Amino acid sequence: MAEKYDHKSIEKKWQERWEESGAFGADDSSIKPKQYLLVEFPFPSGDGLHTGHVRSYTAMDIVARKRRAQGQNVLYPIGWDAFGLPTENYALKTGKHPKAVTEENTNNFRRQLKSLGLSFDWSREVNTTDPKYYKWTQWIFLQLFKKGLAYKTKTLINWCPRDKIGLANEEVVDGACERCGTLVEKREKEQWMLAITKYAQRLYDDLETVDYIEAAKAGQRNWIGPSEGAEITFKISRSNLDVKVFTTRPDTLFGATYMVLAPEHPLIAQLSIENKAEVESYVQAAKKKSDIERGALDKEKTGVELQGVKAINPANKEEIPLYVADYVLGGYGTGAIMAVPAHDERDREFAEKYNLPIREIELEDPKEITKKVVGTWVTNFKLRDWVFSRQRYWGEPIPMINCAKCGWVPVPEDQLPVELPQIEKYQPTDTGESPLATIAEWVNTTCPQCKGPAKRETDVMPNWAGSSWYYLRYADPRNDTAFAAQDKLKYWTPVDWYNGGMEHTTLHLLYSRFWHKFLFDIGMVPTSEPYLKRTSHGLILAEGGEKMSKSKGNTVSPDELVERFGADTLRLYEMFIGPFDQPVVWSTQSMTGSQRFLERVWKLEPTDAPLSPKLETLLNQTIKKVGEDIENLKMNTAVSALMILLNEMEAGVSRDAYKIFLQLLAPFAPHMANELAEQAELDPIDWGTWPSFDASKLAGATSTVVVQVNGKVRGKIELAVGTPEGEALAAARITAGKWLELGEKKAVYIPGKIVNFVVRGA
Ligand code: ANZ
Ligand code: ZN
Repeated sequence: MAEKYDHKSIEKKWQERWEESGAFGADDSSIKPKQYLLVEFPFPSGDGLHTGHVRSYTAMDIVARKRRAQGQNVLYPIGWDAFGLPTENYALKTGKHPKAVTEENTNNFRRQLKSLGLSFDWSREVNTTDPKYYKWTQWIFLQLFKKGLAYKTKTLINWCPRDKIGLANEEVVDGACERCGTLVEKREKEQWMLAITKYAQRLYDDLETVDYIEAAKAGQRNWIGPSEGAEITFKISRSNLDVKVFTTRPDTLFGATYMVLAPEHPLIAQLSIENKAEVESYVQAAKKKSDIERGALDKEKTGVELQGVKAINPANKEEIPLYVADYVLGGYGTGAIMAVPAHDERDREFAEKYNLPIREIELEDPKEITKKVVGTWVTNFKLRDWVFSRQRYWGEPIPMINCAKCGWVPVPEDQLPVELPQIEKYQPTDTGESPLATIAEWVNTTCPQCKGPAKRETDVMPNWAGSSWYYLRYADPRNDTAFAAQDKLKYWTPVDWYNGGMEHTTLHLLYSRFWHKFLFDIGMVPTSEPYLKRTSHGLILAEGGEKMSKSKGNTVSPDELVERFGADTLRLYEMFIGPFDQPVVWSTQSMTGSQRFLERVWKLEPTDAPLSPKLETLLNQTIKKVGEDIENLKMNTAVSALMILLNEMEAGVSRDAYKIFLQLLAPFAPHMANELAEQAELDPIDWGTWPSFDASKLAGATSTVVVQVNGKVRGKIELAVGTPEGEALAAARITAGKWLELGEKKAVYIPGKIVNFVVRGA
């Protein structure tokens, strides 16, 4: 055995071997049970891989390696989510073409991922900017269009004045652009929309059928936001017009003392309003504000009365005034409310400011009152349709043609992909038009229907398009007659386990569920949900506890760490750093702990000594614990279990036990484990069997734990080694019995030795 562990040469050796043998290629027709494991494919930014990628990808790599060792046919793919603004902005800054930038960045990412020894099936790499890929993104768009789920409409959109781009609601955080933090304005634009709201109920209900971490389910439920209420019609006095309101409190109808229309409400244009100019200028001002700003509870309410107009409360036939006020949103419910200042906080504030009556009332029976005034029960959703066009260059062209005679005509499917033309100038424009609009020879085309002159759509898709279906492409990545063959989809999908960031809960995760359900409805995928299980990793914070960011200069580079410590140490450290689902603070200094552990493993030598009963028990316990911990992503405690086992084994270890240790270590530190197995002339371990434990040998190791109350010994209990604190305390409480009657204040547990309770008053 080489004296010192040389991570550079050994890691290189194994990575080359895996690469040459295509070791991690998934088999499309194996009789082994399939297992589809997925991580979010990275956006290949110029900054390269960050520690967060390493955390997520390593954890799922561990699961993948364990599953292979258990005899499963594992698909663990990777690719590039490569369209999007950062590349375009970087290209603009440097004068390079986005395509060239993307290629450079993906090459760098690929090299970095390979240097970590991640067991991806590299033969299935996909890239959303590859025309062979986005042909199918465009194809799916056309299917949505044909089913009426893609439509173009003039709408008020969130506009980022800095990025010069329209944003989806999901991309606006606290009224500001998610990317650059600039305050978002409202602009009226013709936009392609996807009718995700048609799927709101199913997206909500079907969360019951999947195994997602609770926070992801809750996040989606909130975002979809169903709200049950009544729609009630109010007549406008001395006219044949009326206006419908949405209310969750029809029982307060008698207390409705005025009405409010959203500034966007179409009725405003139809009414004979005496102060039209005043109303008009209020409406214009409101258009500039974001919904979040308008809806904020702590914001002072403003509005203008529509003079000369009254509405009639259908419950008591009373004439009540009408206002336009921007705290009522055009895009929610019916865009109009009945205001009940006695019961609604915002209405009360408004009523106090404008001296409107606040009437205390007896509540009605909501069922009854809705019936009486001929209202209907409806469910409204907070979810909005998805703004699907972007006025930029680096995205999938929307495959639509506008003809003066025929209107919007889809590009015939046999003409896909509509390729993004190579252009020199792709600066965004202030007019809000895509840079593609400036290329006459691309824009001007013939109408597929009437063959007359027509123009191409020049907007491109948002960067959420390609990621909405990429996991399907991995099943059959080189197919050019379908996005994936049905038999391959049947074999591989749904994804068994998907790990990714919490920040994608209401974006990518929701969008892809929507596309998947649509594809299911048109018979193109075999299941109605894409992912059976979803987990999330916590953030890695910089050494000071702040968020890592390039601008703060507090990021760490995986390249340097791999160079200095090796991939196995980095992998192990990121797993050991803390509970997988929690935020953790980085410490390069602490990496030496993982490094030392691996150095000790390197020096461990098997002997012919028989297994001691104590070691045998610990070995069985560790097999059980590491296996279970991996399944629960409790990677940190799995690593500690390996550390405890190593301590015992350093006193002497048989070849069989040594082999098991390497098998357990292999998913975490695959290079070293494989190297040691080879040197010890053991079977290769990645594709061997995962060790199983002997249940009868688990309980053997117990220790006697003394139970004390206020420092006095009150009994003893026998506990299995490794009993969790909660269980140990529960057992000790039974033994301490009446001595705890005065009230337990505190409990201290020293594992394997003592439980001491502190009680009151003694
Ligand atoms: C009368 C009332 C009395 C209301 C009361 C509430 C409390 P959620 O739960 O969010 O669905 N509303 C309806 N449409 C609105 C819009 N476009 N913009 C702003 N507010 C709107 O809230 C529904 C309630 O929010 C509705 O019920 C309506 O006010 C208001 F004591 O009607 B309510
Ligand atoms: Zn035409």
